[in-house]
Order: sequence, then C-alpha cells, then structure tokens
Amino acid sequence: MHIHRYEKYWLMFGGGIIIAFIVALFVNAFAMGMTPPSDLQRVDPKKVEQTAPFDKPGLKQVGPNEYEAVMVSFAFGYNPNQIEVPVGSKVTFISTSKDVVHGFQIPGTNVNMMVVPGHVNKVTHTFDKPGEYLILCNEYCGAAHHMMMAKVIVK
Ligand SMILES: [Cu+2]
Repeated sequence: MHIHRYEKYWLMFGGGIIIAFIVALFVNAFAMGMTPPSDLQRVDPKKVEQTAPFDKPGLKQVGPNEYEAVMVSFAFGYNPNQIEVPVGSKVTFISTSKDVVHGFQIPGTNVNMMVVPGHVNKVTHTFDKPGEYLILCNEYCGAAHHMMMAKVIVK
C-alpha cells in the first residue's frame, strides 16, 4: 500500500502528540504526585460529629513542620474556619461533609477537592510563602454558597 509522504508525516505528528500526552500524564501522576484526593475512607454523614477524627476538628501537629487539619464542611462554612501554621509547613487537609456536596479549594495551590457526604477526602500542600490563603467552596451548595470560606494563615 502506498502512503503519500506528507500523509506519513501527519501520521507521525499525530502519533507523536498522543505519546507526548501519555508521557505528560505519567509524569504528572507519578513524578509530580498529582492524584485525585483519596476516597478510601467512609463516614456516616449523620454521625460526622461523633466520629473520629471529626469529633475534634482542628489543627494537629504530626511531625516537625507537618500538620493535619481536620475540617468539617457544612452549609455554609468550615469548622474550624481559620488555622495558623508556620512557613514551610506541610499540611494535610482532611475533610468530609455533614450535608451536601461542597468544594474545598485554595486558589493558587494544588488544593482542590470535592467534599462529598459519606466520604473522607485528603489533600496535602506545603505552604512555602507567608500570607493568608483563602479556602473556598467551589461547588454550588445553596443560597449562601458565596459566603462559604475559611482561612489558612501562614506566618
Ligand atoms: Cu459549600
């Protein structure tokens, strides 16, 4: 079968793009650690406040410069709604919802998860720069959705 020279070039170009995208996907997933927030833990959404660790939401130091922030999402806020960590801290946010689906996003970082009732989601971020970081709900959850926010203060 005869294939025109230019057609061969186009086939190689198209095939090369597919290979480049697959390589980019693997580099993102395995070298840069961009994975979906974990969804392996479950919790009864009606008993969130009685179930550990959500019975005591808040910041917990788990190592040198390493923290766990247990945050309960609800309409229309987060508990706690403010945490403070030193610069360079690696913070693992652990969250679930008491009611409906919420978002948990810190613009400008890799923190962006969906908080689904019944599921426990986690995401880790290292705060290298001081400042105030806003945690926003990016899933429409009702009339006061736009008021749903919390803060991470990095000093
Ligand atoms: Cu919300």
